Amino acid sequence: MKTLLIIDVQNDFMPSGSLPVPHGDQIVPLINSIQNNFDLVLATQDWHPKDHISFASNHNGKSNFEVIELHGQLQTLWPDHCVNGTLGADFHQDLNTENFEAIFRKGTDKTIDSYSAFYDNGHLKSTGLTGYLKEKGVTELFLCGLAADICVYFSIIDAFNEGFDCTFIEDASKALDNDGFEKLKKEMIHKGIKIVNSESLL
Ligand code: VGL
Ligand code: ZN
Repeated sequence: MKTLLIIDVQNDFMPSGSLPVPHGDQIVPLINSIQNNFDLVLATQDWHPKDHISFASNHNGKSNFEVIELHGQLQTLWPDHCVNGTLGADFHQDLNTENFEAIFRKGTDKTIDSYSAFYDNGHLKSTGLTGYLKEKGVTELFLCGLAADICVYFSIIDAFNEGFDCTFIEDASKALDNDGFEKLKKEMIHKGIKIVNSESLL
């Protein structure tokens, strides 16, 4: 069961959104072009309450992109983004969502952030995605989306650790910080995660 997991292709992560990922909109046609080549297509949405702990606006005197300590871990404070039910949380309007069998929402608990599609950042609560994939008989997982260095990266590491055969689709993903992402890519390769371009999946 060859499965595509599309991470957070949402308006707030687009160049005109509140937490823009450079060239984030360029991945939309690529993701649309490969969907038919998968047996199962799944997606995630970052889906925060307004009072989410990851928003700088919910911390007095703190600025966007400042890093604080939270539950013994470092937490970057973000601009308000992907607030549940808002236009910013919607998928990009050109993303083909017809084939999505299921959508997993994350970051819904206001007290903790959740970069990965599988677990919150404390690895305490699961989204149920591992169980869903195992019940469906998924072994081969292909990941793409936004942002490559945050939610896609943490999702792929968790997927790998859960025992899935993982492939990162590089040109169907864009990073917030490209220099930082080069190091993460090396880590992925070292672990045994495969990296391909969308063309090879057509
Ligand atoms: C993301 C920062 C905050 C992402 C989500 O989807 O990569 N990044 N929330
Ligand atoms: Zn978020």
